[in-house]
Amino acid sequence: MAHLVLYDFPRSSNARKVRMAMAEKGVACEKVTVDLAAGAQRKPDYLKLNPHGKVPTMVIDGTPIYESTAIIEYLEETHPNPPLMPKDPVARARVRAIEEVIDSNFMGALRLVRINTMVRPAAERSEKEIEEGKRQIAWHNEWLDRELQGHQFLGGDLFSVADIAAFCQIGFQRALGVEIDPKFKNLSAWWARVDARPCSKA
Ligand SMILES: N[C@@H](CCC(=O)N[C@@H](CS)C(=O)NCC(=O)O)C(=O)O
Repeated sequence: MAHLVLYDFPRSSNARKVRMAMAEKGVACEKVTVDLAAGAQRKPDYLKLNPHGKVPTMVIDGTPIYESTAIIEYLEETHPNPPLMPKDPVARARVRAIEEVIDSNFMGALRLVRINTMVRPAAERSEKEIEEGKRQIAWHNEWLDRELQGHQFLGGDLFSVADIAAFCQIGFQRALGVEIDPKFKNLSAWWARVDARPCSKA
């Protein structure tokens, strides 16, 4: 059994993806907190593990691996049960596509709102960018609502990495004060369904 050390931060939605996948699969690891609020991700010792200065990083038997998606793929290969990827190649491709859109486009919209409400000094904040970020968030919520039509989960009937990615980033959306519009009935029901899983507390 490999020795796993997760470099983590409780409020990080990307680290949460890895924590949820581990909880779902019942995989234990050592954890080290990287205090993002204090800038610990930019310390030379951490940059040796992850030159991008981000969490999560998983050190596997001494080898650091970064990017939440790559870490979860490693977990899927080494701990295949319960599976977080469907078996059918087309269904797998669909799950990967949803995770990719969530982690790139949707995250971009969330970051636009975050930098203009929390990060930039007040004088440099842009209401226009906040509005654009919120427009893109609403668009992606509507897209996910459509993807869920007639399905329990984003990958169909199997709880998958697409659900984990969407749940963690919609959690980030809600932490920014942007709730799921109740008119998105499929998405609201899905949120409650995933929230009821023990792994959501990871
Ligand atoms: N694509 C990366 C994104 C990692 C990422 O952006 N992590 C954020 C926290 S959610 C971070 O470490 N930010 C610290 C910084 O940028 O200084 C992944 O999926 O692991």
